[in-house]
Amino acid sequence: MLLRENNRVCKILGTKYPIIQGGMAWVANADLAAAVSNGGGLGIIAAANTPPEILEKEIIRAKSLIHDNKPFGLNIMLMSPTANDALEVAAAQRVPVVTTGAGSPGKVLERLKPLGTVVIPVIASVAQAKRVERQGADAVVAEGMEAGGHIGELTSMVLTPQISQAVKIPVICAGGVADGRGVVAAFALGAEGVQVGTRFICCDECTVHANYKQAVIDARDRSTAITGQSLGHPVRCLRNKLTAEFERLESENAPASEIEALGTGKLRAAVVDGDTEWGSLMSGQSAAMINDILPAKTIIENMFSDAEKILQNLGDVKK
Ligand code: TUI
Repeated sequence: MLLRENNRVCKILGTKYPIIQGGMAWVANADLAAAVSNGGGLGIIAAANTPPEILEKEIIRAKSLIHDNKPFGLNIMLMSPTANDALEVAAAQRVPVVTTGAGSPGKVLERLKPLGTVVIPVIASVAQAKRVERQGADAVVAEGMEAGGHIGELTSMVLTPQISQAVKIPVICAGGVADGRGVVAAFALGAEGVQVGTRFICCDECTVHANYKQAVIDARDRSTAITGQSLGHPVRCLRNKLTAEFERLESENAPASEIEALGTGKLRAAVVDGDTEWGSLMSGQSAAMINDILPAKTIIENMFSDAEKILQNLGDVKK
């Protein structure tokens, strides 16, 4: 209970546990969001590049799957050409919480704060955290480069304490958090909540192809690679033929258009077709610590009960 007592993230979100699910493109649909929200966390639907009429249906489907009016959220990927459409869908559907990623969320805050939407930007530097606090963000997700997908430069270990010191709004730590140990570490660094992505790929309710889940389970400590650095948007994925080909093109200084083209359609290939050789298996470094597929609710409950046990043991050591 220690971790949940007077917790500002639980209060802001209206959740039992201070945990948000990552807004994983192609992965974070209504099924996953509902499982996490029903399990006591904040489930998130990823807008990614989804056309607005399909996104609207997915939000309505999530509402029907989530019990007792529990809260859920929408992640808007700001680099997407459909980001503005997603913003309007969030407003029209009165989505309770919106997280943003991969850009500056000024417009999202301007549009949604007057409606009472809780807006939580995902950021990767102290300057970004300070800026979004000034712009009216309710909390920030400090995302370290251990995370999967599009990442910044800094690790969670150094980013979280610096952001916690720099802003007054609650900080939610992301990147490398997959179990109770990560929760305790995040709180020790000044966070009041965690955002978890990769661990939820391996939950029963996640609808990604079984091959993708197995690739996460099989991953070891050095199984991820960062590609796209030369394009200015580094992306962390599990190593496979696709990442090797990215590395070859980038080392040969191939034209950006050729490197960009290699990535097209590859996340879908991994998630929908289960192509583990040429698909983009976006994943955080925590994949190495994930060994089973469990219900989302069990994942959340284990995470926080293990965290409480660790805290108790640390207290015993002190005495
Ligand atoms: O956005 C993410 N992770 C993502 S987005 C994504 S989809 C994608 N697919 C292919 C290529 C690129 C992306 C997969 N994973 N995480 C949140 C995050 N946001 N990490 C880093 C940032 C970030 C970066 C720059 C936030 C703000 C920012 O600049 C804001 C500014 O100051 O303009």
